[in-house]
Amino acid sequence: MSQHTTTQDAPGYPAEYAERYRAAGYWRGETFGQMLRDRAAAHPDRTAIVDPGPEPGGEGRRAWTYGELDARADRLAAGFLEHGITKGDRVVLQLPNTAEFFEVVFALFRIGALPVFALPAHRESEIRHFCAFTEAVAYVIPDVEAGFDHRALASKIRAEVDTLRHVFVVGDPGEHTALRDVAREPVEITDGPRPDDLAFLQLSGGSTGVPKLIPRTHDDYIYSLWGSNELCAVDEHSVYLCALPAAHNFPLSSPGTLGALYAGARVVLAPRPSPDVAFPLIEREGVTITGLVPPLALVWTEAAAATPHDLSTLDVLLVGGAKFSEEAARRVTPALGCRLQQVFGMAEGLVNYTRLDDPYETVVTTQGRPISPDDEIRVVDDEDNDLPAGGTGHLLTRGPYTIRGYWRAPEHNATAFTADGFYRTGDIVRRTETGHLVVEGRAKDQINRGGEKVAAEEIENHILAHPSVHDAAVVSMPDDYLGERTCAYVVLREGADPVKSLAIKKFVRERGLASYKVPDRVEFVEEFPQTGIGKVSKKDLRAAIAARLAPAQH
Ligand code: OOB
Repeated sequence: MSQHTTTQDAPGYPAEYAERYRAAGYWRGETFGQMLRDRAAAHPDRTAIVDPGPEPGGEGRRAWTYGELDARADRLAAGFLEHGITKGDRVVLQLPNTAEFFEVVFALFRIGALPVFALPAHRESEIRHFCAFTEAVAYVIPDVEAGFDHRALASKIRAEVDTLRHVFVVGDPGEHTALRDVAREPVEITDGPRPDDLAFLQLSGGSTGVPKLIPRTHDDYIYSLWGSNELCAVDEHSVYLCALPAAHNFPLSSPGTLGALYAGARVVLAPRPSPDVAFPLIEREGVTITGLVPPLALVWTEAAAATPHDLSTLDVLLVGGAKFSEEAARRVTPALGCRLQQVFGMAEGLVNYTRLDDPYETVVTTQGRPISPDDEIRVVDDEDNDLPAGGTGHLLTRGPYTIRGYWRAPEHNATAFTADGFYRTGDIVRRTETGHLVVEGRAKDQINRGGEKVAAEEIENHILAHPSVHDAAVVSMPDDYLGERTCAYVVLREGADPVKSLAIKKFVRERGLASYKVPDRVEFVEEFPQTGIGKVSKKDLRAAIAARLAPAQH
């Protein structure tokens, strides 16, 4: 049944490729449910997950062994089945970095229901879309997180989305169902997912009006995990600190929490990524490896100089999600006493790492090379012609863990992929003689706000809903800390009452958007600069705002 759904909802891997990836040993024929079962059988008493609680160092530290996580996933799977959740169903998951995240995810994996990985920052607009578009049957939330009551939002969405039958709450359920009341005696699941079935839907950073959903299979994702483990030296002795939001592809799989669990290692969850929380955790839990976006890596390198905490167990720091400048990269090892590994990945698949034995210059000046010998890389010009070696152009890729199409998006797929299945990443890269990629820019209409992706069109649509707005164009502006921030250029309607930039920001926020998507700056103009063929020239707008922000030159 799910096979059928899979092929109908998203283009899968063509049979000849699937055979090749299996024959090469990349796809091992494993599922996540079985993977956890195997680890729990091999070392039931080893610690899998450490959740220090919302205030690390205080009460409330929980440590679940592999045996316990496995048993919990079984019981919760039985409870989900009793609630009518079955194979192929979608469940929107919006949990912070807590142990329950893994309990829920593995319970769903066992059934073959698909988690849809929302981020904690998402709000009404995004959540409504995920629930409605995926026809989700359930939504899993914390009660109150970072001052936001997710239960009230869930009530609203549930009233609007017919398919949404259940809201499961970690903590005080209010009018919904407490997750802790769902577990049942384990039942045998006879028609669980196959290795080539979909495991979950990840979110794309995107450049379109609404985020696209990324269908990943057990086979393909598990390959990206063990492939990453080999390159990042993750083994059963590793302790991975999940500092970024657990649902994001980077901390989930590069090598991330799931990679660590695959290796039989230990996962430590940080409620927040700031040094005041993470450094004591590193010391107390003996963390060996973690992943950060560039702005956080900078904060950590600065904070390390004055910290009383012993960070000597930290062996590898992965930095990715946005371009890490060479200058910043050079600070990591002296400041933190650990090795740096750059990672340039995407939820659609392809992940590149600098290797731990690469020359230092390569580590600080490139974004790495692909995990797999069968990751096909093309660097092309605007007409899809392959560029000569060393040329800078569009990165296209195809391979054993890169999707062949988004979920239920045939029209978008027609342009986001080439006819022969290469994914158009929207990144502008150069390939060095050693096959390492250097990210030189971006062709997609997206702002990379320190690793958090903002699709210009999505924000423009929200601004355009304002009654006084005639037109809007959202572009990036340079920022010392985040690398980029968002600037919204706005043309007001003729005769409209004057509007202040704060009012535009407030308007966007009140439409229920993740706060990182609210424009950092709003500029009002009479008209937009145009390109030769009469389109808005975002290039000129970017240059204009960059010039305005640049310190006065003498
Ligand atoms: C990761 O995944 P996404 O899906 O949030 O974003 C992917 C995009 C890439 O296409 C690229 O534009 C940008 O993020 N990006 C980088 C980068 N890493 C990602 N740009 C420059 N330098 C880098 N090192 O961001 C992601 C997924 C898995 C591992 C790491 C990051």
